[in-house]
Amino acid sequence: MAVADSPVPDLADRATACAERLRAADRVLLASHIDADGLTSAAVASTALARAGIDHEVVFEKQLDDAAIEGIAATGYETVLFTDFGSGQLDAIAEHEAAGEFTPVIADHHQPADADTELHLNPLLEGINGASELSGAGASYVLARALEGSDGDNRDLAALAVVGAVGDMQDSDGELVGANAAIVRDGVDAGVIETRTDLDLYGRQTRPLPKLLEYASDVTIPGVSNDEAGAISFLADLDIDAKRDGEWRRWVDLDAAERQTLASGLMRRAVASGVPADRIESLVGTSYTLVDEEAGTELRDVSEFSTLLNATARYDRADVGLAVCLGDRVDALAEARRLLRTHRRNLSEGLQWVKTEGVTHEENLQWFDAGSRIRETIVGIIAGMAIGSPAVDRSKPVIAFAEESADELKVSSRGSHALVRRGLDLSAVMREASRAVGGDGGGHDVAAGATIPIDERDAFLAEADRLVGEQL
Ligand SMILES: [Mn+2]
Repeated sequence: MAVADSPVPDLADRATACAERLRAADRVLLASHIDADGLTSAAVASTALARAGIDHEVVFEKQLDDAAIEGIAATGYETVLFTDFGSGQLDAIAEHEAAGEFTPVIADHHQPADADTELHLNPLLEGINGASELSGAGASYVLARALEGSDGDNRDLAALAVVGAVGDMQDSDGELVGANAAIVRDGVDAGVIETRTDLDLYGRQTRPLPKLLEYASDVTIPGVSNDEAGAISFLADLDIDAKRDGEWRRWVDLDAAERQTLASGLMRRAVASGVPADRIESLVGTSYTLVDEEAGTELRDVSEFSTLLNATARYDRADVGLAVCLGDRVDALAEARRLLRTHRRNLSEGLQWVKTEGVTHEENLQWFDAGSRIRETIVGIIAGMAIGSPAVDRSKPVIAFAEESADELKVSSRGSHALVRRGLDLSAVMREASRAVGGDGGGHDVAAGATIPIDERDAFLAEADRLVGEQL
């Protein structure tokens, strides 16, 4: 395949080498991460392998630790394709490779560990940003394009690659950029994706308008956000019919003029309420619509699609998420929707628990320990909801604990954009405080996490409190 044909030319040689090895294999074990990006990575890779006639099996891992890699080696597969993880565990993987147990092929976007392997497709190896320009699903897509055969060029798989990128929040500045933008262009050319400059609210396909306005944005608009009655009266004041046949309409039900009316009304309200200009700007972004999916369903909007996948992943049902990605629109989709409803109920019950129990205040932060009452896979989301609610003090970050296992505690921390502007960097706090007590952590300035030994909570808190105090 000519280098110029690759959607990401800098990665073309690596993709070609990986594709050649996969084509030469009798059968392949495909191992992927359990989250929206990992699920879409697996779906992209599995579809491309199937189309190329390569026999394979798919397995998922929450974490690719030594035990998981041992288990993969024990399957006896001679070729193992890792997607959305593998780079960070390259040191352990390379040992199995050196022992002749299997040949790894890696399509990932995480920071590589200090070891080498030949078949390694990772944007960071070519100076492309793995946090904002290419996801695991994007790397898998670049590989899929190199695997293309006589029956098609796999460009239709760009749809899933974009779901993965958005699932990893690579569109956080309102649109996809860099290598991701090249994948979007492929999807548009292939007729599977439509892009539009749109109001950047979550739930454009499925949420009734008042709910869309009440919950959808991380931009807080006084009298509308987190205010059901306010959102309804805001709609009533606009010159559009917010209801039809007695039912609330959704964003997707509005015509272009009605959308314009609603968007301008919201901007005017934001300006009048003193929302800062940079926050108002982030009310607008690029929407990615999957045109082959039914309008008004979660799958039509990449952001809602990725949430649905995350709901399956958080409850260990990667099989369901993968089946949805591979096209099951009956049983798997129904089960995914059930998991999403359960997820939302767990979130609201979790937030209610935090509100009832309250938080404990330290000098520079506030915290709660949910023990086993809140699943460790959702405690971070609940901490984020708590910091947007009147239950907590907005002038301090929130740290949440939940049991991860009998000897490990999961830590999640959330701040606000206002605190980040004043110097808060929770990524550094989580990393340094967890390492001080024999754990590990990291993440982003506004949201980060860690895992620590279960009896080190108080020592961790003291160190985190000190670190936040230095930052603010
Ligand atoms: Mn990823």
